[in-house]
Amino acid sequence: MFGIFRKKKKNVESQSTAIEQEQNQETKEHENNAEKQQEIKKGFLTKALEKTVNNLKSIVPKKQEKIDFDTVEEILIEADVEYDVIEIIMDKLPKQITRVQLREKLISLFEIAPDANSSNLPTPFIELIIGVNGAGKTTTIAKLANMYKENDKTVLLGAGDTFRAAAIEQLTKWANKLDVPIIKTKQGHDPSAVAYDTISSAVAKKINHVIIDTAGRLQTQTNLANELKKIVKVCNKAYDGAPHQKLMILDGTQGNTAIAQAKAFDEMVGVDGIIITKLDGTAKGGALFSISNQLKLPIFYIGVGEKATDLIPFDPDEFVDKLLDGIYL
Ligand SMILES: Nc1nc2c(ncn2[C@@H]2O[C@H](COP(=O)(O)OP(=O)(O)OP(=O)(O)O)[C@@H](O)[C@H]2O)c(=O)[nH]1
Ligand SMILES: [Mg+2]
Repeated sequence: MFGIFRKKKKNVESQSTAIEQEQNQETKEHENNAEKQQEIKKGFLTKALEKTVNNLKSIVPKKQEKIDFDTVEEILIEADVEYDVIEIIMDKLPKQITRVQLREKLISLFEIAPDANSSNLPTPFIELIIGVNGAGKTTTIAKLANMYKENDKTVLLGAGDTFRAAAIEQLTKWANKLDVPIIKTKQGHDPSAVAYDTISSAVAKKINHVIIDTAGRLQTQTNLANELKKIVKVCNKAYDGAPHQKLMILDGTQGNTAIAQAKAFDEMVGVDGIIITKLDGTAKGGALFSISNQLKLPIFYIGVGEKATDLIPFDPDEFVDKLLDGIYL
């Protein structure tokens, strides 16, 4: 009798050991995956900043422990940091500047850190994508949709750039490729109506994320401003509090000219955060310092290529370290 109990107990013990082993294995796999993701992310950032870092290396070919004041200033100019911001960085720095000293100054320019709490988002979470023509809005929508999908969230796209037929086609192609639904209309129709229909459909279907495209250029700035204001108003009518995020897409190759664009959009409808695209195609990566400092807006992501997977969360520490790794020991 006791033997049976002991046997049963043994069975239970060996079963629970097997479960524990399985759980350990899962935890290990999870950790390995997280490590792999981290490595991939680092690789992406290296690729994205290659041109900028090479540009800095042309000024400081051999890595150093200290770099003199004038050379640091030259590096910042070469990286396309705005003059006002260079003055802020150089203020009170010594004649010979260490990595730690420069790092601290550069990091402080990104003091508006993005809000990391994404666990309590409303459903649907509605994002309106704004920015000038060719900045990378539609491609970034595809990247965001892909990222949400990878996190097991449902997505609905709204083809709110009804200004050009090609814009609707381009987003439809991405939707098909990523296998996410899209709400669209004909060219020339009211983009606010598309926004309304997209949100209503997402509410009915309990979709997690709604991403709405917009046109970057209309005949005049007043037209654009009026249209965007109307879209925002209608989003709020369709779902109280929407859009939850107005994301400004800035072309990283534009350097400091992107700042003026962003200011104009911020005045039109208010911007909650920025995504910088095409960092892979520019040696002007230093413009991010000016963008952050001048606009006082958080940079959420950076675009590092044309594929749906070419989007990484922006991390100021990693960004600054990658730049300094090129010139400091
Ligand atoms: N290298 C690179 N190219 C990008 C990136 N993001 C977008 N592009 C390219 O930039 C071009 C314009 O991108 P779109 O997404 O069409 O830009 P848009 O803002 O929607 O443009 P409009 O609809 O014309 O206003 C395309 O050829 C994209 O493939 C990026 O991060 N890196
Ligand atoms: Mg577009």
